Amino acid sequence: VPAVVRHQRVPVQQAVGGFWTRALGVRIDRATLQLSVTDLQGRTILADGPHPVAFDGSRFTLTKALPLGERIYGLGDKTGNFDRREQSFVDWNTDAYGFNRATDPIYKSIPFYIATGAEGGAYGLFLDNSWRSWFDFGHRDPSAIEIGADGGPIDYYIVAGPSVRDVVRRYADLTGKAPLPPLWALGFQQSRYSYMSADEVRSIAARLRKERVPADVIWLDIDYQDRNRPFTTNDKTFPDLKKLAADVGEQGFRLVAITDLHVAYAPNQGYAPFDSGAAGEHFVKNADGSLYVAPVWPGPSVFPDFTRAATRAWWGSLYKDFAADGIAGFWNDMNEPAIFETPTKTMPPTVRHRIDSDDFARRTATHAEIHNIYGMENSRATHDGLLKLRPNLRPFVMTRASYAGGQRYAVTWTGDNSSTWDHLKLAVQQMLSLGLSGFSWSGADIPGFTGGASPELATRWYEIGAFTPVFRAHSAKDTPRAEPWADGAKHLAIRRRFIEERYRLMPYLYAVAEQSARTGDPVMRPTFYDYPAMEKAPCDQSMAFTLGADLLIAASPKPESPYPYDVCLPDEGWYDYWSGARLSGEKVSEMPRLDRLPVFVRPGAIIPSQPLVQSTAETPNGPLRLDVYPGDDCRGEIYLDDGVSIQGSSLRQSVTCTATAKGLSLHFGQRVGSYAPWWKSISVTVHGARALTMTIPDQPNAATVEISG
Ligand code: NBV
Repeated sequence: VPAVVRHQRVPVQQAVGGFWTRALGVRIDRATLQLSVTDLQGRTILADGPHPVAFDGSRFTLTKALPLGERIYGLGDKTGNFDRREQSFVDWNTDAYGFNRATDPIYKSIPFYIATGAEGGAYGLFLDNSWRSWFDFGHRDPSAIEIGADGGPIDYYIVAGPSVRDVVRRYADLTGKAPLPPLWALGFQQSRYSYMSADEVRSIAARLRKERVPADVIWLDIDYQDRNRPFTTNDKTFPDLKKLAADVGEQGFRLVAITDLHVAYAPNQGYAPFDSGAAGEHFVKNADGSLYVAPVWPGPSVFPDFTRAATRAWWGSLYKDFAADGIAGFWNDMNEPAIFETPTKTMPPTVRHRIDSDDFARRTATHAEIHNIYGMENSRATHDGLLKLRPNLRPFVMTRASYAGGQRYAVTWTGDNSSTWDHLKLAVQQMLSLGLSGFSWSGADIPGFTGGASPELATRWYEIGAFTPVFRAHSAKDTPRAEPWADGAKHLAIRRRFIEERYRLMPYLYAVAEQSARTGDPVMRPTFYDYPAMEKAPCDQSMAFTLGADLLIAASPKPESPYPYDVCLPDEGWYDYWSGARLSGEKVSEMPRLDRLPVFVRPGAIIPSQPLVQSTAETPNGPLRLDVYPGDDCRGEIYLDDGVSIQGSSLRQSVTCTATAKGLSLHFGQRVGSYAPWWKSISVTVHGARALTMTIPDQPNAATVEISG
């Protein structure tokens, strides 16, 4: 996409036009509008079908060829199979409570897919159209990809590869990268619909500390509010939010509070969000100019027109009091938008938005056009508002609905999933797919929102969740409690061990996070992202993924089954993360055990980790740990900053290793940045037939340390 375009001069009357970029050749047949894209050698990457564009009123359909053997990924957190081939999908943001593998559409619209050819080579396609749209990957016609929308422009981008990683990075260049979240958001987060009082929040905080379950965040769901009205608090059950935030803050916790977008329709009741919103003309209207009022949690509600810059600024200003109270982050739910008591579950398509923003042509648009970007614009308003209120703090916002590019404003989660084994599988797939679609930061409710999990399912979900980007436990009202201790001591011990491992790995995870913010690489990746040959590995990899490039997590593809399963590794010589042992083959057989989740390490990885803490607010006490797994391309990264500031000092250092006759040399690069590390010394463990550990002084400068034995 950012390639320099060398226009090839073509006389207008010529039948075929086109141009070359540094990576691609593009040709368009002027008579049929057939488009083809080739690489520089002339091999076809993407070609149109014989009828490339068809119209039906304002609706259009594009047809592209779907070659044999091509696989398709992406479209965000869609259900169905991970490889989208032979399936079709609709983009129309929908409150999908109780969704399952066959439900489509669900909460988000990310009209971007990646195709990988049978001979290798990948491209991406992003349809930048916010209307109801659809993608059919060989479902109706096995040899065609059909792409369409109900209206709007035929405005699409073909993103060059040749690798999946190239495509994802270029797509992130185009739509924006997910910024580095605050460090505390990488910790374990405890939520419930709902913690009903400040006392209950305090007791959850106390219990987490008493049970020594490391955690950083406690979430406030809708019941902290007065009659479900956004930007209020129930003064009986939550009499002093500021004191609550300060008190749990002393114990190393932050609070994240929900603020849904539906503002209670409450004229003349002294409800400021309604009064100020109405005075500023901030709510959407019906075609006849009357206010659009519809039922959601607060009862009759009105809906901000987030397409207006002034409305976004007004919405952002509503966070002033909560920000002053010390609420650390915010949760934008129900922003598809969800509407109760209507079969479509959302606003009528005729509702009017009055677009007025310096980044878009000023005009009136119907909800049919705005629907799929409404949630993104809601999270944008929240994000920008927080940035204005706390200029140098990284905003933390979680949104349920979004659109391509929404990763710039908020992290996301997969909505109201269920406590079933199939949903655990689906959750892994949805997070992987979100990662390929720009959203590096996603989570799924652990251990499923509805239904209540068996203790075994919950424990397994905690284990896997510990290696996923947003690690948040959340469950619905009227389901059994799902906090880590809910199923007794045996399960608590296992869950705690995995949560602890997450905290030990924080230096690795934070370096991955920082790298992701710079490059657009997802945090959680399909194994073929860094190891392309894995796309065709002879194992069921539906529950395998990497965290960064160096750790490969391989849960059973049948997580409920007691039978052994095969794990395919990208190469020989990977290491078992838990024992440090080097493995010989490219395939290992795993016998499932509830207290084990197989994790493997790339030969050549240098993994930084830290002594156990109970939250990221606590300074680790002891040396930085570096686990060296000898192999080719031996390297690791250290990245550190204060964890919350946007601009501030940081510390960056790379470490590499080379094998020597006597053992191994560890090379520390010159440290960049002035942020003072918490460690004074480094404990190095070199894994191999016999692990060797030694403690060395901190290495701020370029230096080589010889390790023999
Ligand atoms: O705010 C309550 C819930 C929330 O817990 C959940 O995570 C959201 O996805 N919310 C939906 C409202 C409807 C719940 C049935």
